[in-house]
Amino acid sequence: MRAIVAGGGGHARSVIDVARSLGIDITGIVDPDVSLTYGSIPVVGQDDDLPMLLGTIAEAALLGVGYLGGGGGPRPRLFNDLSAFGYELPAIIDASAAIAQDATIGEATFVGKHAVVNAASSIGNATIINTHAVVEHDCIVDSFAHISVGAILCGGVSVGRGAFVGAGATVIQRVSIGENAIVGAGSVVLSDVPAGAKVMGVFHG
Ligand code: JB2
Repeated sequence: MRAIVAGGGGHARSVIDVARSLGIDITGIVDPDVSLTYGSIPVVGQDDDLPMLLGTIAEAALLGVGYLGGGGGPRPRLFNDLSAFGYELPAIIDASAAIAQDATIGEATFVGKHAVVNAASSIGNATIINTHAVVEHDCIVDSFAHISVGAILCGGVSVGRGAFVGAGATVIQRVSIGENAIVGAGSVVLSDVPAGAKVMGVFHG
């Protein structure tokens, strides 16, 4: 499968590494920064060029943009556009990740090295379950959410669309994180976080 990557910064390096390990041929990067260089992978244009690139150099597209603020940054727009143009949007899951047999993972989602998605959990489209993150049993992680490096969601947690859980944060069982909420790195979340809220440290409502 030939794939183009949208966004050529730090997160793209992680995505490209896993994609290549899965045998995906990375044929180009699109990025608003046209002066970008990316080793042996050519920067072939900007987002406006994506319709023209489909079928020419790639059939699939990967989301290389990681965290650029709450609400999923440009990821929702990119996902919707790429889908409308007709690109395949495979989930990119590292071979070292542990995914339960009955877990479900949506399109264009990235699951990094040594991440865990445990039994009966459901992960939406274009989410990031980053390196060493743990999503325990019966969790729901909605589309465009981002579970950062080493964060832990205990059993039965729900994370709303576009929400961000920072590196190393721990969310105890059955807590709900609202849409577009931000949980700071290293936080301990003991009670529900409202939609759009930003919490850090020990949060108990
Ligand atoms: O709308 C866009 C767009 N907006 C920014 N379309 C496309 N195609 N690309 C876009 N970009 C590009 O994404 C920027 O021009 C830049 O090249 C790249 C973002 O790179 P950066 O390294 O700043 O962030 P990142 O999102 O790759 O990585 C962040 O998130 C990761 C999850 C960092 O915080 C990493 O440390 C973190 N691991």
